[in-house]
Amino acid sequence: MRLIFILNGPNLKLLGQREPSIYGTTTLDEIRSWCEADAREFGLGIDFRQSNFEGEIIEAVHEARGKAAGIIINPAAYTFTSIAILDALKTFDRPKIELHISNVHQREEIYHKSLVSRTATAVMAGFGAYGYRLALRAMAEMTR
Ligand code: CA2
Repeated sequence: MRLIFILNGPNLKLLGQREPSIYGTTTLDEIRSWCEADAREFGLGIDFRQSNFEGEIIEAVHEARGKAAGIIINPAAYTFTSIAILDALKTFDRPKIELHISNVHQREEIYHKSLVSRTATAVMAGFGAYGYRLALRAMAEMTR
């Protein structure tokens, strides 16, 4: 069975609890449940994780090498700061989707220059929590 890693960066554990006007009211656990149900429908396996630690995200990307058919990653703030996560993702030569809940381009300038986009196969932003479902559906096609 094709396995998709869904990786979530710092603070995303707080989804649904803070700043609902930007990030909505859906929790990360709810998103995980949606993804599990959709993955069953698409015949995919998922490994869904959240970490506040850069090194842990890098380790997860390494683990995905040779194991995962694709990566969906919301690197959160590390999107704009982490050359280390960019370098790790560069070593993963299968489809990788960079995903953001909010439309980062509509926000302050600090959210405009993604490092991760340099290696992402595709970039999605602004679909809210539903973006995870869209990304997984796209990944089902991209890894077919
Ligand atoms: O829109 C997204 O998905 C972001 O990746 C979220 C990041 C932000 O740094 C990116 O620019 C865009 C921030 C995640 C913080 O998570 C929170 C969740 C709930 C409440 C407050 C923060």
